[in-house]
Amino acid sequence: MELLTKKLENVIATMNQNIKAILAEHGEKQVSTVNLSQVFGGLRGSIGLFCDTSSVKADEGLFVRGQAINDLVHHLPEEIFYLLLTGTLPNNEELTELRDDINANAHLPDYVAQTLKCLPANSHPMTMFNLGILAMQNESIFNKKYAEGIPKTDYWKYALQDAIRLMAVTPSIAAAVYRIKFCGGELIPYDTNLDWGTNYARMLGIPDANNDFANLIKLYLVLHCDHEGGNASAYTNSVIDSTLSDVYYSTSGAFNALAGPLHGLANQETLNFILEMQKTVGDNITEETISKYAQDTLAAGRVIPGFGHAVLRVTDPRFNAFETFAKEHCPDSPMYQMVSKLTAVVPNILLSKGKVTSPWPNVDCISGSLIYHYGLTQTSYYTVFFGVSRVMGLLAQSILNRGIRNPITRPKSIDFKWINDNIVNK
Ligand code: CMX
Repeated sequence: MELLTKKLENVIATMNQNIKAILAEHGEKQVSTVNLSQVFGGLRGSIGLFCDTSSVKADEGLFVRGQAINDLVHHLPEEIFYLLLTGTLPNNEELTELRDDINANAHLPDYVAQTLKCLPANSHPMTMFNLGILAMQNESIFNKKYAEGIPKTDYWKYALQDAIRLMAVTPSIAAAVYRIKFCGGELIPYDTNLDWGTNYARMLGIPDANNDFANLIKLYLVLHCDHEGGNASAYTNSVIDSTLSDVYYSTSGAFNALAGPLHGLANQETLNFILEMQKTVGDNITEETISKYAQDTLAAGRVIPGFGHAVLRVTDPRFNAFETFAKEHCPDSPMYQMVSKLTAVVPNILLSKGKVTSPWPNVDCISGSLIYHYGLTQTSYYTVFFGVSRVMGLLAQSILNRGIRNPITRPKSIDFKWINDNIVNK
């Protein structure tokens, strides 16, 4: 990883110079205020974090290093990883080096497979995935070098070696989870002749004669690669990183947050909603029957998964990217047809209720349906796909945070006494 290390040396030096200059001149300027409702409201809307890998705009969606995500969908996931890390897409030489490094690091240690095989059969795929990552912590080079007493300015270089190993091996861990949990345990090895994303699709063992499933997975990996620094898993990751824990600890910890139903499980929820609807509506799937089902869902006090967003105020561009794929590769898929009819009627129904801020489809509205279409029907596994993609953003954030030597995270908490003394009785 000689070229990558050299490039990052410049990137990190520039970041440090910028931060130093900005703080020298503007360090005392205010970026945000926090009111009591925000303290009790998940800190929504308060600015308190720095993350340069990506940003999310309410009316335009995700930008990776300033480039709209839908302009990047024709790139390989590993190119996107490089972009997240360095700010530029790799040239041929840089991509070749990265792919060689991935190939050299993608092998799954036998002890990880054995660990996963020992777990109870009812273990959730996310538990298995996170344990698989954590089991590899003994390999951390950063951890060993730290114990030897390396200078702080070199921390990121050893963290980078860990990051490349973990990024490379993640599809092998994730595929082992699937094969062990759902397919009797026979593993399919990583093929160094294939790219990273295609390898993941192949190691799952889903029949894929014309590569459509592999292309879908590569698109999925690109679209979910990163989402700023304040979402629950990215924030968890940076808090763990800030303690100088290595990336095996921080990534596994971040994915424990991703496993929550309010975060990474939404694509599984949307698919379950569609499957339930299919059972209820039967073969008579029209906009009228779907509309009635959606109205009944709302009347029962439930949300319609796959619609709405905490930040976006338009249809998620990542939904559009998946829809383009569906129109091209599987326009007649019953699952896609169902999504298509849902998106034709649900926004108006939600708008008519007058309280939903953004009634438009989000990325989870469609992603699970396409994976289901190609034959991977075990919905409890779907968050693992999210994890394999998001490992790119998390690792890039970790390396850059090491590079700028983020100090240990420690915001101040307040208690009732503080609130009474400083607000209620003031
Ligand atoms: N179906 C029914 N009601 C919905 C709704 C939906 N899809 N989306 C929002 N609402 C409701 C909210 O529950 C809220 O109701 P109450 O006032 O009774 O609590 C009201 O509309 C206002 O909510 P909002 O400001 O529009 O949305 P929030 O920022 O509070 O929540 C989100 C955003 C995503 C949690 C919400 O839209 C939702 O629950 N959607 C369905 C689940 C889903 O698809 N999640 C995946 C999100 C994708 C992502 O995070 O990337």
